[in-house]
Amino acid sequence: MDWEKKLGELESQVSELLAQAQKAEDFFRIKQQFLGKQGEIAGLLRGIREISPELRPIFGQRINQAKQLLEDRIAEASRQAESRQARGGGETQDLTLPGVWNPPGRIHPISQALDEICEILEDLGFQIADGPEIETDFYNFEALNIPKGHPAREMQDSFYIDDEIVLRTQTSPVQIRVMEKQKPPLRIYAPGRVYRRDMDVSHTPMFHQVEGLWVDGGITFSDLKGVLMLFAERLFGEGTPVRFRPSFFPFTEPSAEVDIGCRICRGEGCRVCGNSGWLEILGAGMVHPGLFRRVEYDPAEYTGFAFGLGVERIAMLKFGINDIRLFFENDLHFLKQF
Ligand code: 2NL
Repeated sequence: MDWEKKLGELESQVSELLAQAQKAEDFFRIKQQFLGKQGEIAGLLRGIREISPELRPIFGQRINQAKQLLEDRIAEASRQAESRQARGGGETQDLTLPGVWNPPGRIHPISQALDEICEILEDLGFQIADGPEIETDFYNFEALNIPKGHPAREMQDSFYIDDEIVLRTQTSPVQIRVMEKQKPPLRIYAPGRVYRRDMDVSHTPMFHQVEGLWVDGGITFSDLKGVLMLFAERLFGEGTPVRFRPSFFPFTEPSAEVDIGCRICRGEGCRVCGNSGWLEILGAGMVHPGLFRRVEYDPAEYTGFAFGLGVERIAMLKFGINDIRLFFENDLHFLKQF
């Protein structure tokens, strides 16, 4: 056998295997295959008996040289692989590449407006209340002085599940439920989604409402005015003009709508305020005694005021948006501006 040729082959075989080896066990296997007791080198050494005695020392020396060379090569390759690993996962990773960019999200403008409204009400001492979005006819209409056949029911154009079950059209039912369970004094607010069959530049079938309710002995319309003026000024800036206009709701008497001076034209009259110089921000009133009787509060002992506002409407006024539907299209070009 031409053992010089065989040694040359072993060396190139080892080189090829080392080029592919990655893990510690790869190097261990290569070492076994070539340098182990049953390995290639050991096999060659066993063939020394067939070599003539004069040539045996040269043969032995040459094999040992080759053995040393392979040992060194395997050890060196193994060391390099280990340090590659330590630097971060082998040469398949280029650690100089820029990282994957996850753009940070931001708070939706409706949530920003809602958060701000809630914070002001918290500061005014109102406590949050929560309730179902799918309501009974009783809590959504009957308990609010809106009997069957009342024009307000037609006006509302609601989503009915069946004759008795409806998607709430305002969050007042939450407050009715609290009043049923809790005696005055009561100072609560109910934020949440509400549903009406409506869709145009200022209406969407789902929108957000916040209602507030303060009930105690001796609450008057002055309290309503004081609280809502503070609220409007906190929300739209100190010195914002505020006015109260008589209005009607079945659940309050008397009722009012609250306007702020138009921020666009500063009261001069423009397209946004319909030339009136004023923008409506909420509806309010003294709780109708009929509601108190239904939740077993004595109207002679307690009075209270309530108010309701649309969060989308507030956000449109704050941010100068003229189409409510933009809030729900999830167009990042729009949303990134807030
Ligand atoms: C609006 C403004 C309003 C209320 C909501 C209310 C709630 C209870 C009792 C009495 Cl529990 N009132 N909420 C009062 C006045 C106005 O919302 O524009 N609604 C159609």
